[in-house]
Amino acid sequence: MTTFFKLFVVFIQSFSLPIYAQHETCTINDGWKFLKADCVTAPDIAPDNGKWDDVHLPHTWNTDAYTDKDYYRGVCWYRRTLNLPSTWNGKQVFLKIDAASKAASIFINGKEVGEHIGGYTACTFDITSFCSFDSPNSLAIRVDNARQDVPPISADFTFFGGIYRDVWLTAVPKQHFHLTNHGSDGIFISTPQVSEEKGTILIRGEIKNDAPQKAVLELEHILYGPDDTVIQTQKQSVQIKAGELYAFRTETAPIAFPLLWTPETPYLYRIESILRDKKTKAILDRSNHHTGFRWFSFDGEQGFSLNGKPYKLRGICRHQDQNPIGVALTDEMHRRDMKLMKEMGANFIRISHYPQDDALLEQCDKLGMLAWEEIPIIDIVPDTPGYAENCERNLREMIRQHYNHPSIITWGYMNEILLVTQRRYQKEEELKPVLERTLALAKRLEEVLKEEDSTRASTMAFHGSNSYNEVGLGSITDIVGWNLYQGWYGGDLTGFERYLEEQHKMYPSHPMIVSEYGAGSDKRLHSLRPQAFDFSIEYQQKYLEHYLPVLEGTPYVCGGTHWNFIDFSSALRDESMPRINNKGLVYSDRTPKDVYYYYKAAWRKDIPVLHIASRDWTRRAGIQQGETPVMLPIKVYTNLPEVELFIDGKSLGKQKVTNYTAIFDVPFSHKEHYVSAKAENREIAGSGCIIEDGIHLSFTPVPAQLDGINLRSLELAVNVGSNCFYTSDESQLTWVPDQPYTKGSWGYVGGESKNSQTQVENTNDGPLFQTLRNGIESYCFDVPNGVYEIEFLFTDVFRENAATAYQLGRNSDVESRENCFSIIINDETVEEDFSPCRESGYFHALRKRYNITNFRNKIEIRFSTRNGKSFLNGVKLRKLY
Ligand code: L9D
Ligand code: CA
Repeated sequence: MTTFFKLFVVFIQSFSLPIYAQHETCTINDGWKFLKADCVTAPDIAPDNGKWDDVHLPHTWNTDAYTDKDYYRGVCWYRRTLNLPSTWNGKQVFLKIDAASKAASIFINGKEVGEHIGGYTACTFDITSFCSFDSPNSLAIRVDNARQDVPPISADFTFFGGIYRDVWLTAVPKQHFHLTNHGSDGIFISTPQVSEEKGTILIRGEIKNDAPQKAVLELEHILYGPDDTVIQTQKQSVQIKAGELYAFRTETAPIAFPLLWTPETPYLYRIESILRDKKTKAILDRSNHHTGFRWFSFDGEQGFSLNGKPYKLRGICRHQDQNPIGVALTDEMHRRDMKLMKEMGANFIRISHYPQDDALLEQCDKLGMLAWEEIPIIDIVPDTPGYAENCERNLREMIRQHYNHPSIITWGYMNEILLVTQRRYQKEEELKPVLERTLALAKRLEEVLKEEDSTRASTMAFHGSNSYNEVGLGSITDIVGWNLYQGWYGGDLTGFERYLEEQHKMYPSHPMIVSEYGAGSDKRLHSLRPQAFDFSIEYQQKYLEHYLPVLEGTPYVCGGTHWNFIDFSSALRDESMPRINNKGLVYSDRTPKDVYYYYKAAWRKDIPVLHIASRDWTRRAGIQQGETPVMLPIKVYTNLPEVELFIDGKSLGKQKVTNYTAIFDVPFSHKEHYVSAKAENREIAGSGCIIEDGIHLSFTPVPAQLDGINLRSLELAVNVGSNCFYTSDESQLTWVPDQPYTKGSWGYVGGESKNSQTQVENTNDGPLFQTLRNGIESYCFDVPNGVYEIEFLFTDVFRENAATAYQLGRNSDVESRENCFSIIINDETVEEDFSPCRESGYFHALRKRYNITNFRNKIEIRFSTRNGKSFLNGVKLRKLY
């Protein structure tokens, strides 16, 4: 038996379906061959095993996007044998691909079945006439992720290619529910009447008769309540001519006091639709759907309301990838993400920037998560022929495929569409036609959206510029989404609320969502003085601690969706983690960051939350004056009113909690510490219940005054040009933030600090090399005489590159220049006319180590410029003798 047939038999047995009756469906994710190249003979000739790889679905060919900016975009092939059971002979057979990015052409036994354009929506083909039921069939699929006529064409994420969701085979009797309606299952459910007192359900759909003679059928809908008891049944007779489609439309009788669907109470009703042969009563097809009773509104003054009550949308945006597997996620992984978001207390998801897996939508309904789903028209509308048609088709597909999910409240179709538009076309006359086609496409899609679904709101997401209103985009959709990054890409944190106020004043009737806001973070970087764009874990905390209270406290803002739930793949990005956009609330592997618990503390009212931040910072260091312990702040996130903190079991007292945060000053000494927090939970789970959290931390003091004794075992490593501690994943060494030199201590003299966000080659410690002191005059250590090892870190970043592409509104301050300087240590020239870029190349890490004998009770390193400017990215000092 072939694998397929075995699987098929298992499938049949496990569901004990009568062989000849009704709808049979199963995945065909296994046994595929894959070729990472185009191949004209692929539909006709069996794959050459030397060249084709064995793969199974979900699959992407773009795991290279984690290392290469220029990841593979082009044509690839998938091929598989299909052995169809002979019992399917006489049935209608369909192939469904849940997603193939960006476009797929399907061939069976060498003949082209059809093409699907769009990488994020499903497609279904009737393959009956192409198939043999008594000999093996070849199925070949050509997938292309380079197409410029298919959205997205420009965006801050990787356009992973491949068949990265499930592929299904379905066999049905000749009379069946219509399966080739834009990848949907042909049945559409809505709730035309819905209130606390009563609700009705409208069931629409089509039946297809693929037989050469007319059919007399019976269509039955059975409505089940949330407890699975039958509430109503409806039957009707149907007559369909050969080859025709029959459209049905049935509204149920009113259901009194329906249990309303909300994220807190996700009550689902079920509609089972059964198609029978009128005479024999044999079941031909059967289809199940969930629906929920809920109504909602968006208002410019009142914000969002659900079932008649004001309701704050507490949301996150979600990309669909995971390092190192790209977008080839299993359904379980999608469900895991939904659980994590729900666990955090979110009630809303922006499924960004494209339609996602059915597994995710199913969970939105079942776990209770309102949803915004959108198609990926991003940055600019190109004039490529066919682009607008493809957008329209993808929009219709998304809506029809996910129409039945009660969780969905809004559909979107454009994101920051003026961003690249304005950057690329600055002259009035060049910009005009682009704006015209952008507006025309928006209007066209708005019409299509409402024609497809008048029950949901429409939306677009803008970046923080009023030009969207000025050009007329602001008044097209029902809701306006703002992607705001004040205090990240530019401006300061309070610019956020000012922007919202201004918009509200100018357009008081526009319902508004903050569709994005977020800050990058890297667990190797920590700071006691966090700054915008330093990628420290602490700046992300600070940024979100500012944004969230504004969102919660501004009634006219419907809510917000944090950007992004995960650290996601964006091959073009060069930041602290090249190829990754690290604004996640969880890491790529879904381990929560501290801020996840901040949201959880703010949003969960039903369980106690207590979390000591910064969890990742387990090897701490700090500058020590003399022998006194080093005082460092420790932050606790909690939804309880008061917290007590302990170090090694000793209480540091209690603190009142504000903004779900309490900060303690904690004395650290040179050892392993155990820091714990306790809070009494009277509010949530009855009185007297104590909640605890604890973390182990090691602490290494860095002496402010260096003497012979404390130097003996010290590796003084300084992250020059940075306000951040940097801990290397490889050596575990912590590099401390830089400081200006003061007599008796150590530090830099002259220059200014610079944070260049570019990829640094030759090292895995990129962030350490990205920051530097530009124009540095000298570096001094007031240390006793002896023999020392000194190491310098350099990376010349003074050349233009493409790194700034997605740094919204951040000015690129790149100077291109030649840098050449001499290095003199205590009057001895160790480098004459030294040029780091000549030695290792621009953007390459370079480390240089010297042994020197100190006779002066001071090490002074002077930089004397020959060309350009002197600079230093890091310095390390060890006393040898
Ligand atoms: C946006 C921001 C995001 C980007 C999003 C985009 C970011 N530029 O990833 O795709 O919509 O992290 O910078 O607003
Ligand atoms: Ca540095």
